Amino acid sequence: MAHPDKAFVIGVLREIAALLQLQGESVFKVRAYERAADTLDQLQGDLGARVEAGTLQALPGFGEAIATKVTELWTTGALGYHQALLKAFPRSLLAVCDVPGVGPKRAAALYHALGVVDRAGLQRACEAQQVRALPGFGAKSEAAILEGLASMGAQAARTPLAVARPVGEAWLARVRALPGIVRAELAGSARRWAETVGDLDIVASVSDGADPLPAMQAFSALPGVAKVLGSGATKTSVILDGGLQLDLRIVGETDFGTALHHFTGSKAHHVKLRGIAREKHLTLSEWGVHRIHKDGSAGAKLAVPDEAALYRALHMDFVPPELREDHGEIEAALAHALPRLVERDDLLGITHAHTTDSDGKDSVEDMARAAAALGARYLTITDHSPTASYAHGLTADRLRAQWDEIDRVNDLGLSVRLLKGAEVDILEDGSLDHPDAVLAKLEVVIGSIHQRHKMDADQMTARISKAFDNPHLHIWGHATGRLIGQREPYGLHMEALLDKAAAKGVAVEINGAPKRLDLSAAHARLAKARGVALVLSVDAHATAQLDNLRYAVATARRAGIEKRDVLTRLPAAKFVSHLHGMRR
Ligand code: DGT
Ligand code: CA
Ligand code: CA
Ligand code: ZN
Repeated sequence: MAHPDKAFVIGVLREIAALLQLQGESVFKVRAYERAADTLDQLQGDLGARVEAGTLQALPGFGEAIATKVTELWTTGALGYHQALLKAFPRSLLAVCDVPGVGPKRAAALYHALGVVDRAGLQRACEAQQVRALPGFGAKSEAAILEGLASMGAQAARTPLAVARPVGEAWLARVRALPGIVRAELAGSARRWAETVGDLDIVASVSDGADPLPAMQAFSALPGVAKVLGSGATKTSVILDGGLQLDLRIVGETDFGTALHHFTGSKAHHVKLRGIAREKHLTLSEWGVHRIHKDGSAGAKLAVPDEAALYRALHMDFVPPELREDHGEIEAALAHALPRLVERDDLLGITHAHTTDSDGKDSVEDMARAAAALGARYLTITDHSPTASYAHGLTADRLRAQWDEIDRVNDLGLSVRLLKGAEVDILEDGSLDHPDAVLAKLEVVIGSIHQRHKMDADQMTARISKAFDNPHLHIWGHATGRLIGQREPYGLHMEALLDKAAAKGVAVEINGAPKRLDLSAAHARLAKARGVALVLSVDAHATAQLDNLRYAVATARRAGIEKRDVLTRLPAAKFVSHLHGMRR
């Protein structure tokens, strides 16, 4: 069992304090947890030793109740009391508490009165002037909250793709089941796999001439719709339980292709596309593609059964939704030079998996079986290295024991082969957290930064660059360390490091953990331009997270990455020999 580190314990104590405030508990109770967190913050020496010696109660602010809770958290990695509190409120509400002008009391009021569960919902409620009407709020506090949201940056009111996309997919299935619906697809930023989503969009069709109203009404009445913002013949906008907005458009079958294209966006892609259409005496709109008369009025409507036909009418190749951002894809489509984007089925292997040996939730064998079920031919087991003590990083001895287990699982006759690897910490001085003699025995070595990231960009670049000099390093892991909506990327000189990765034959991962997406699509483009080899990895800490591959693939596609750019297209033996053989 992995023991949590001190920072994690402190984080849980502070979260409990905030959750108690949301519940309206007394300040004394709240303070007790805050004080205990402060004490641990200043504690010199090993928390674990203190827990094991049973001397927590000697610390200032530690009564029996808190000492018991910290002991439970330390020994089991979780705290029942904390989890019970989290059941009462969604965790995203804690981020609402942090908005200047809000705080826990008001967050609780917004939650109960308006169903606000996250910053995006708060933003919408303010913009709809619903907040000013609440007791204890007014137009002034509404304006102050909007200002507070703005001060937290543009990302604050957007929902990470990993949260929004599954919600969108679930609602897509419900929309397809509505009366009279012929086809339906996700549209908007969720269909483009953008990193964050403002709202969800779904475009659906009914038979030509059929009335979309019954479907619209059935949609608004579905359980899970918290509030109907607006409803018309062809468009309904609702707020879902959980706070996301969903816009549903329903058109006749004939218009489905052009409507889907229109509402997929992006706006930038469309603006440029409309310019191209005009040169060809056509207009584009959500209502279809029309010829333009000499006097400028719209003429005959072209038959455009699907998106491919729309691009054909403009003499362009079909542009996949992931590329529709006006990042050069329009010029490429006109020149018939679009990349042939990598697809999930192109990949034989999955990289970057953790197990219960470090901080994963599932065993080596369970991870293997799950990877086999996903159709992977190989999976790299890359648990943490010793310095990552919070994650129960493996010593060389424990790593050797893991190899025996991997051998055993590889002899079970599963359709997947496990590769022996490690996610080794790049230490502060740029050295790697296993001796070379150990690294030399591994098939796959990922080097990542997990600690000491508050360095300036020059130092960080030098640190990582030094790690690239170690010939046993194969893959640079989650390059910038960002956590979307939570932690900014480290300062580093990305282009210089990608130059060096290309020169030294270090591959770079596109980490598909939804909070990371690291490399980002923008960075992956820079990597491709330099011929850096890529792997699409999952950073899975549980079997279900092996499916993070879909986010890695989407990020790669947004960057124009092709099959040949990705090393995990290769069979296992070739993958390993290539990783080793390209090091310089
Ligand atoms: P989001 O929701 O902020 O993550 O981003 P989108 O791209 O989903 O934007 P959204 O939901 O406002 O609209 C969906 C698509 O509909 C958008 O990508 C393009 C199209 N669209 C919506 N409003 C307009 C508009 O005023 N002009 C143009 N050209 N397209 C629009
Ligand atoms: Ca949208
Ligand atoms: Ca929308
Ligand atoms: Zn990592």
